[in-house]
Amino acid sequence: MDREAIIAASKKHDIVPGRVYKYGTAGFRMSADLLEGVTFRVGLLAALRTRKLNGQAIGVMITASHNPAADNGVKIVDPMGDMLEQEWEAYATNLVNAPSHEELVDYFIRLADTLKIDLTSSGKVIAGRDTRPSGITLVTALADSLAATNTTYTDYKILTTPQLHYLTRCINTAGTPGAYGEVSESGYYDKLIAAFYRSLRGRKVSGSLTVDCANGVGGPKLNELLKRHDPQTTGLQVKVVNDDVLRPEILNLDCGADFVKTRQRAPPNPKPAPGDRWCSLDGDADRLIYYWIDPEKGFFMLDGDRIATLAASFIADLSRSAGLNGQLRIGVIQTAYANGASTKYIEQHLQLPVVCTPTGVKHLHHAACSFDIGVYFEANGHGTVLFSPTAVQTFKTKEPQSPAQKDALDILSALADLINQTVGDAISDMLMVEVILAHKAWTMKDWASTYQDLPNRLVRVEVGNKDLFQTTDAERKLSHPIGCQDEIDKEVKKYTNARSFARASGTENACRVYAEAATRSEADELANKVAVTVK
Ligand code: 16G
Ligand code: ZN
Repeated sequence: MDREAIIAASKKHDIVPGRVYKYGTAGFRMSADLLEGVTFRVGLLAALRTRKLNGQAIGVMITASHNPAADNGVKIVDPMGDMLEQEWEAYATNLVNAPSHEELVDYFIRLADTLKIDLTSSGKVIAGRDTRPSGITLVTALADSLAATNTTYTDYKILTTPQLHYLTRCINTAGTPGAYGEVSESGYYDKLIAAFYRSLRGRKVSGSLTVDCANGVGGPKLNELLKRHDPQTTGLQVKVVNDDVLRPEILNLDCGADFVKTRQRAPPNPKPAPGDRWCSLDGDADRLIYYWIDPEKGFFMLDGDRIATLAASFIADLSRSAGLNGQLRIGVIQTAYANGASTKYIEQHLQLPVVCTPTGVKHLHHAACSFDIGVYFEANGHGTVLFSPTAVQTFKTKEPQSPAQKDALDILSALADLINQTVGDAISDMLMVEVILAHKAWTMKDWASTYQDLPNRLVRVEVGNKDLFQTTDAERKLSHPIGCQDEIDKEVKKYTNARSFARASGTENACRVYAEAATRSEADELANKVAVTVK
């Protein structure tokens, strides 16, 4: 590798000095103006990562998801479509913060040496970006860094985040028994639509679904998918709204999954009518929130917890019907933000184990891998269902003892194709929800009445130094500052069915306080008291 070539390329894409950059839960994410040099350096890390993994393709996704339009971000996808291995996050941080071009290359070479990476071997990187215009400059920086390191590079241009994860896995499994799918965007649509038809097994979806696409990449991509879908066959009528990607400034503006979840209301425009079934995607289409307007009670949200309970109950029923009782371990993974009522429903009503992990998809994904079928969702709507190779094999090879068993096995097998196995995927999850509602013949009201959420409140607290707040027990308790947790416990004890925790945000310079209790006013009061304790 040519040291001078890397330095020359780096000079074209310098970082903005005087800042500390950190590879966080969503990679590097900040104002797009600050990201050109960061993206160049992420390219260098990807060049090392692919070589460390014997030339397997590494993905680079450029997106800031639900953040405002002026932001952007960059993150690395590992060969099977999962998040970058944790140990490498620190290498990314070190590379990006190198104080000069020379020190950057020194660190790059030293890292290759320490990790025993042969820089003369070949490497491969693929990239995708959301609809933010700033993505174009960032992709150029990435391309230059891959050229300077002689790394083969394919730019898949505009994609949803889950599509980039899908493609990465497809490339690395092509021609093997675990081949994930055709290596193309249309391969993704064809796989989903075929699996959607198979999962329904002749049942029909009833009523129409309006999809708010946050004016992001999910809009055009969902429209592409729908070109291959016949509403006559499945019964599913989709209305796509907020799919304007020509005015970048309206991305995530008063719409999208994050808006709906945090504001606990429907987008103001267009306005859902009573009885309507709606869902919202976020800016890169990896989060999904459902809602409907109950003609009597108004807006009702079905968030990640509801999607998890729906999926877990359906899949557990299917595996019983398939005669797989006790053969496959099914579990649900949540974070501390999951509503206590959902956890209770899963453990007591569905009789399934629940594992709680720290916030961030990589933690949930990892925990889900320890089950044969691991259902993981964050309350914010990011999640998926992972099927182990044993589970998939069982669905295919088990001899059905009755037509009902065959039905269940075929549906399970189709679901494993329908549900994105690499990462939470709003479009795939949406089709899954539609399949389940069709099989259960459930209306939104049926789904909404499975359990009653505990009233809850989330408060953002500005603190001097958020790093002082350290947690244990999957973020449910503060270990530092010393004594802070005792104070929180004291407050919690004063309320019925209450729970509260505080943690440092991984994406913003602030702390977050969550509280839930038996009544709305108690939840609010508790959240405010804990916020005062933390401040
Ligand atoms: C990131 C995470 C998301 C998490 C959120 C929490 C990924 C891909 N994304 O967006 O899962 O819910 O951070 O943000 O892992 P916070 O730490 O600011 O509360
Ligand atoms: Zn997202």
